[in-house]
Amino acid sequence: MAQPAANMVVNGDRLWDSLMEMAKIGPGVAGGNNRQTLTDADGEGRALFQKWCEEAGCTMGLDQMGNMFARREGTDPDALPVYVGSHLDTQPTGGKYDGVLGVLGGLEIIRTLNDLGIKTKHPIVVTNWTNEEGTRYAPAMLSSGVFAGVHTQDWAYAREDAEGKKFGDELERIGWKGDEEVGARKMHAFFELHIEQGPILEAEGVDIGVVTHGQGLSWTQVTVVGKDAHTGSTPMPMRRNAGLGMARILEAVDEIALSHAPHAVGAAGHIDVYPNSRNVIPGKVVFTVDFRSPELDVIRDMEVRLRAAAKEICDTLDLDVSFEKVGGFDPVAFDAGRVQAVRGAAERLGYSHRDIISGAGHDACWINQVAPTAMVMCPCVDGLSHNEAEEISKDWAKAGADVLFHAVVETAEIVE
Ligand code: HGY
Ligand code: MN
Ligand code: MN
Repeated sequence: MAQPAANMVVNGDRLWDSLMEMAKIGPGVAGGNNRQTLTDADGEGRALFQKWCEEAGCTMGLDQMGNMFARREGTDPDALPVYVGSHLDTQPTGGKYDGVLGVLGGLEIIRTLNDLGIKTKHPIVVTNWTNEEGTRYAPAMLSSGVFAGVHTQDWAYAREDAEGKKFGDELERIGWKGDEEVGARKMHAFFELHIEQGPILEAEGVDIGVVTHGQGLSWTQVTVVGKDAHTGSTPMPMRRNAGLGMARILEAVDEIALSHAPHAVGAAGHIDVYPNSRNVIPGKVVFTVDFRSPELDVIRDMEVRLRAAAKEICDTLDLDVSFEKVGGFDPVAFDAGRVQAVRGAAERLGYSHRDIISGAGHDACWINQVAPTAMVMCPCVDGLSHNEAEEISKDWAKAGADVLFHAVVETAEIVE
């Protein structure tokens, strides 16, 4: 296939300006973003993205999970489109680039093709996947999961946030529930540009991560039940302290993950304590243990050991414990052909690059089940993400978008 010439590059200033413009929507309290899925801020971000896409000559499709599809026509209307995108929703203390770089990097491809007057055989579709983060509505990558047939739409619609608001109702409320059947679209390929969210690329001084694999993820929600009681007048031997049980279980989580060093990781980011009063011994604690590893058997081992350790700890402390698997996916190997398109693009453009395994989950991990998929990564400062201080350089953003541009356009086939 004809490859784009090395001098075909994106407009880094325009991409950066769009990132900064989008970052004004759903601002955090420390310079990042709090644009959680299906909030009014999410709706505003969607509207801005749609406006920009239409200004770039795209037509916008919307499916029943609120997934957005901005289409630039190809010369062959019957050719399956090349999809490229990520997510606009953020963590509550999120950064300006997690997900957003991938969506606006896709839009920059359209804008650059328009500037250069280039036509492609295959249409190109820029995508915003609803609720990638899974913070307000577990699990992560919910809508790309429905698109890939991993979750049913009814199950997704019934997911509730901490206030009991259902996903389906909130999607309707913000006015972004489309008519399209989810997953009906067929793809020639899918590409996602994302910040690394880890320290490797920056530490090695490498511009581009060629993502060959994504590590697997397991979310187990643990409920520990004891008995609410007075923190002052209840003798220690009489206590059934669910908070103590959780603390010992989280120690065990750390030990289990470290036993599979250096790749496995484990922690709990979500913790609800009841009644969460300063002078009441917690009668119930609900928390989600997040285990990850590139190896499936390691993930399974950590899940089994978590349950055994938690049961033993809770027996000792006269507590009840129960478990619910609330999210997860197996380690992913991306499409070798599309991964090579990414690697070749970096080489053609003269960017330093290295193969890398994604530590974070991405929509690409599910879309890989229904289309040839690959990812491009750029460094981020100190490897920090899911923190309002998340930062990248304009050069890193441009390098990632240049490689994405070349990989997508090569796959979409330039029409001379
Ligand atoms: O959890 C993840 O890895 C992603 O950031 N949603
Ligand atoms: Mn992300
Ligand atoms: Mn994220």
